[in-house]
Amino acid sequence: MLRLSKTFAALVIAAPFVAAQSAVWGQCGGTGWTGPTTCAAGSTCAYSNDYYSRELCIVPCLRAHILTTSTWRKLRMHPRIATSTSTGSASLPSGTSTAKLNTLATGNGKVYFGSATDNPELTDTAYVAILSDNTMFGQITPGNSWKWDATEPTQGTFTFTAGDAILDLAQANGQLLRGHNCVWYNQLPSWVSSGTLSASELESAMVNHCTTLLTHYKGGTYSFDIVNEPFNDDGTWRTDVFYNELNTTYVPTVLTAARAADPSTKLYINEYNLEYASGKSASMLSLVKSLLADDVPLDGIGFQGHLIVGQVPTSIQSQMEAFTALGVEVAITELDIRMTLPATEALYEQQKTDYQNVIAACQAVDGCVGVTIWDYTDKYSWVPSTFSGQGAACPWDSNLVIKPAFDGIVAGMSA
Ligand code: 9MR
Repeated sequence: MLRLSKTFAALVIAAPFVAAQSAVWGQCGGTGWTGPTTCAAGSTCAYSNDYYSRELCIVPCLRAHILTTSTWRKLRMHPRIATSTSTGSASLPSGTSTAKLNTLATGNGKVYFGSATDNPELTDTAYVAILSDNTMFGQITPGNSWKWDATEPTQGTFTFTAGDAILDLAQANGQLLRGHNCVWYNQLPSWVSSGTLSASELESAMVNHCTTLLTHYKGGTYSFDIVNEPFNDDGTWRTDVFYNELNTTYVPTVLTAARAADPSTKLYINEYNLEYASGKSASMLSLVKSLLADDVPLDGIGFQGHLIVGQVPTSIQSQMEAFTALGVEVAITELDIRMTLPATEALYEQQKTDYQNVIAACQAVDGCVGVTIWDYTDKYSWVPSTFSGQGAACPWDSNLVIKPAFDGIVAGMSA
């Protein structure tokens, strides 16, 4: 992760005079940065690349010089250019509510309002201060450090140092934890994803992985995503290493192992695009029915909620009710609502409405226990590095200032 993108490297190479002005290209912000955040006269602090959250001092005339290059046009579309400079995002409106989201959520009968977080961000003291306010966030989710590639990179060798930092933070803050995750096709170590294990070896490796993970965090989580993203959007099973070798049996097998390892946590299957009726949501409903009919332990379904401004389905409430009617709880587990950059006032307003509607949907469903945003700030959102030209998906901007979306959440909780 800590590497300069090819884009940025090419930019530096393509502008030879830049190297002679390294002071101007000095770092002025980003993940873990504790140095100066203002730039020398004549330069401005701006986003540098997708992979390493770092901001650099850039000379405006240099910006003008390279504005015509496609590289710069691409960089310019990034939210840190659009919304984060040393002078802030003055042209876009901020949120105005002084409400505390977890206080509101719990006052309205929900279990929590929460945020994902990730270990590299925990050196950012301003970020951590907001995250640690348990009246704002009553729950956190580890964005990456509990995943299989992070916790068992080599078979049988478990590393929980980074994962434990998230547990420690939640406990110090008096926050609930959602465990994330046990079995997922992505972020697997190569010894699992390569397909070199036989079916019986894979099954015992999976059971051992989940048993060890849940035993390590036993009693420490409210809920745990045991299976993540098992279906394709058309409702067919995702043909990952688990399905290919074990067929659908991997789901009941791992849920059963998880219950045995930690009977106190709620076991979830977590998925995206359940917010509207589709092949995927129909298959998930069928899976839940058959697991429950077979007495397989399953407590909840996570609606990830990676949504798009202006395209938020109106069916979220009814979709949730279809699952709660079967006897499981639901939660919105990874909410963010992205837009095509650059952000505008109109997009911010639409995003406010969209956040309000999603929160109101959970509010309207008794069995929806809470909402987790997939990090609270655009500074650390996964969106721009995955969806080129999109971002600004979180309720706080990249300067950690609340956006109108924050007011939308408050309005949704009050509906
Ligand atoms: O936020 C996570 C990001 O930092 C990782 O690079 C990415 C890798 O796939 O995973 C992100 O989190 C995902 C989550 O674990 C499962 N649902 C989709 C999330 C966004 O990709």
